[in-house]
Amino acid sequence: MSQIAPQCHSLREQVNQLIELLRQEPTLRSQQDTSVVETALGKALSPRFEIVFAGAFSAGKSMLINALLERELLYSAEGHATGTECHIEYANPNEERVVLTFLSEAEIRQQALILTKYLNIDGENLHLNQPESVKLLTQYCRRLIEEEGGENKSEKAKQANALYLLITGFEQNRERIQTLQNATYSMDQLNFSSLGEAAGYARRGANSAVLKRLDYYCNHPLLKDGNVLVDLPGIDAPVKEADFSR
Ligand SMILES: Nc1nc2c(ncn2[C@@H]2O[C@H](COP(=O)(O)OP(=O)(O)OP(=O)(O)O)[C@@H](O)[C@H]2O)c(=O)[nH]1
Ligand SMILES: [Mg+2]
Repeated sequence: MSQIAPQCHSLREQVNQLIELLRQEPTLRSQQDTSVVETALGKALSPRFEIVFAGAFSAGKSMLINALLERELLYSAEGHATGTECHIEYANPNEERVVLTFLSEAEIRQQALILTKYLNIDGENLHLNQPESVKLLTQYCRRLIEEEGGENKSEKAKQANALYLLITGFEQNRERIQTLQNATYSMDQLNFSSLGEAAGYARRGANSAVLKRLDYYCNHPLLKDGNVLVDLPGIDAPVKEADFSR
């Protein structure tokens, strides 16, 4: 964390006192939006600088981040390698960890409907919680991929594979996914003993399909003082939208 000048140690307390006084005075309260001051204070005391790596798939984004951090943290390979947006920020030595955020069931359903529409499948009959319906759909996707000659052979095969991974990922992670909320888990909650183990789980296609975001906390001097590296899937990848709302 960055060093705060000695005269600023009580800044949060002092600003909060002023905001409280402002709130007590009705004529001033309506004129000032204190949330702007609160946000600015947060930035001043604990600045975060997000460095976003965006670009076409296979451009080398993940590999560049690995090179900067001097470790094989992110999955880098030919084809669509990154399936989930990853945020990497500083951790003290021995405090390295990963937090995994899953898509909600509603978001998974929404994506599945888009893919079924593309594949001309009747999405109304898609019941993610009915094993028979899921089995039929996965079989159909596998058949489609086979007919196309492989999962990367055509746009249709890619979409069928994306749907296959999405519903398989939902089935395999059922107990971790919430209906409307984005569930988050620390790596210990999911019984991963290292960053590498959690990263290995997240990179598997079916898991990656139902993950919304990964937050890595790593020990590297480059990440000090609030520098956050953000690795995004290639802009033309068949995956969920990036979420910058947090
Ligand atoms: N020769 C060479 N190969 C590179 C370079 N950067 C990346 N590659 C290779 O290009 C492939 C894709 O690299 P990634 O780091 O996975 O690319 P990305 O931009 O993260 O790709 P997506 O996550 O799929 O969007 C890998 O096989 C890398 O080995 C480079 O500077 N030189
Ligand atoms: Mg990548």
